[in-house]
Formats: sequence, structure tokens, C-alpha cells
Amino acid sequence: VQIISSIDSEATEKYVPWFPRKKADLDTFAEKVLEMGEELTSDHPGAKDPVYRARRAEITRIAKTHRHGQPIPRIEYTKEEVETWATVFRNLAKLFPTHACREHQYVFPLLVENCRYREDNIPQLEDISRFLKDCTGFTLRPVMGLLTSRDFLNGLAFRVFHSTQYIRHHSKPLYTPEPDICHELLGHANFADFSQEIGLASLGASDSDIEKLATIYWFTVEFGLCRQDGEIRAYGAGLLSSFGELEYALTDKPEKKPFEPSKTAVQKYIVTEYQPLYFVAESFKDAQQKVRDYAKTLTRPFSVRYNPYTESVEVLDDK
Ligand code: NLE
Ligand code: FE2
Repeated sequence: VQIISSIDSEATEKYVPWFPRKKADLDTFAEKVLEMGEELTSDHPGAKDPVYRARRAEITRIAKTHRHGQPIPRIEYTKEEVETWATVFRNLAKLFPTHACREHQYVFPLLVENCRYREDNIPQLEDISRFLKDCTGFTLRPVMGLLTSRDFLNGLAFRVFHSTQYIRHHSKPLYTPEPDICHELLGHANFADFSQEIGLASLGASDSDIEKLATIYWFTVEFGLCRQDGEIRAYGAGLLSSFGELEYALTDKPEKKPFEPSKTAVQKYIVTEYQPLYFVAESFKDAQQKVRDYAKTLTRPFSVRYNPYTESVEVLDDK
């Protein structure tokens, strides 16, 4: 925590957590990762596989040294890695027509066409980053593993999506508790504007507001369900990348509640198993609008505005 001098005014001096002001400031996150970065926790399927660990370390080294403005190095994936991808890709492709929301189904063929999404090819982050930049202004940045919620959400304010580059362990294709390349590329296919709005709301936010925003993000961007033509469909990336959980989520086994941001924001959740509870929005659009409205209710002693020309955040002192 540090004082941001430009928003000190003579009347009040507010303590605000440090936050990035320009896209290049995200470089400071590169070496800060939570568990499962270079070191895998013991219950991870890959933890006891030395070959897998060594390969992960090789791939995450790229993220550690990558800096703003550099192209993302391409990875030559091994035959085994491509086979894992193929299993995930094939099984998800079967489920998408009946389980994925129409927004996801719209984007997916575009990625197949423009970014070499194929069963026998793991797409490269650099290609997707360039494609996204052209159509949505989003770019990808390689990351070693899980970032803190604050850092990850702060990245979204700059339309930067932190993305892992390694793949899940081949023994567990149907579900992995942590993000991997399948999750990033097959799940997070639609990078909607509303994730930048969550990001902007997270800049300099209090720890408790960060926790609320991260929880909203979890139950929408990651595990959201929505109504569509009288059915329930998945729009959350954590579902759209796990053929195990995607199928389970639409059965009557898990509990489902209507999506209401103020309630959803304080719901506890687990990260290592299929979710026991999902929140269902009236539609994908409705989820976005509700998240936007919710982000506006969080207050800070200043406001922020994103300048897309300079890719930086302007801070306006409200006092
Ligand atoms: N459980 C998801 C999957 O297997 O693809 C990853 C979730 C990451 C938040
Ligand atoms: Fe994710």
C-alpha cells in the first residue's frame, strides 16, 4: 500500500493501494504469482510427474521474462500436449451446440478461421492476441500461473487478459482446478467489454471491494449460466473449458440461484471441485448490464477514465 501523490488534495489525504496507470506498468506483475506457478501444489495431478514439472517450468520462464510490447514467444507443443488438447477440443465441440450460450457459439468459428483453432493444433497466444487486438482491443499477456485477484482484475482495466501458456496434465483432461491453455483459449473466447469495466472498478479499490469484484467475476465470467430460449446455457469460461463440469452444470445436481450481484458478491466458493452452486442470469446481456451497474455502486475517493489512445488510466480527484 502506498500513497498516490497526485490524488492527495489539501483537504483529504486518502490512502489508496498502488495501481497501474499505463499498460507497461503491468510488467510489475510478471514475477508475482500465487501457488501453482513454478511450484505445483501436492494434490495437483502433475505434482508428482517430474517430466510435466520440468516442461511447465520451461514454459512459465517465457512469462517471467516477457515485457510489454514484445511479441509472445511461440511454443512448439509436444505430441503428448497436442493429444491432451485434442481430447479437450473434441469433447467440448460435441457439447457446445447444446450447452454453450449463443455468444460463445458465434465467436468460436471466428477463432477457428482466424487463429488456427483445430483439434490437432494448439493455437499460439501471439496469433490470438493480434486477432483480438484488431476486433476488440484486447491483448493477451503470458502469465506464470495464478495472479492475485487485484493484479488480474487491474490488468482487465487496460484490456489486457493474462493467459497461461502451458497445458493441463494429460491424466485429467476433463477438469483441472487451475487455468491452462485450454481454459484460456476455449473457455474465454468472448472477451466482452464488461470485463474491462470490472477491471476499471478494481483500480485502487479497497481489499474488500476487490474480493467482491473477484467473486462476481468468478460467478459470471468464469462460472456464469444464463437463460436462452427457455433453456439454461453456459457462458462462463470455467465451464466452457471443462467437458466434465460443463455437462454437470446443466443437470439438476448443482443448486441454481438467480444472479443478483449484491448477493452473488458475498457468496463463498470452492476452487478445486465442480461448483455446488451457480447463478443464472436472465440472459448474457442481462448479466453484463447487472455487472456494470454493480461496479458503479462501489465507491472510491477518485474516479478513473481509460484513455484508449495512450493506453493509460486518467485519475480524477473527486474532492
Ligand atoms: N476447471 C476448468 C477446466 O477444467 O478447464 C478451469 C478453471 C479455471 C478457473
Ligand atoms: Fe479464467
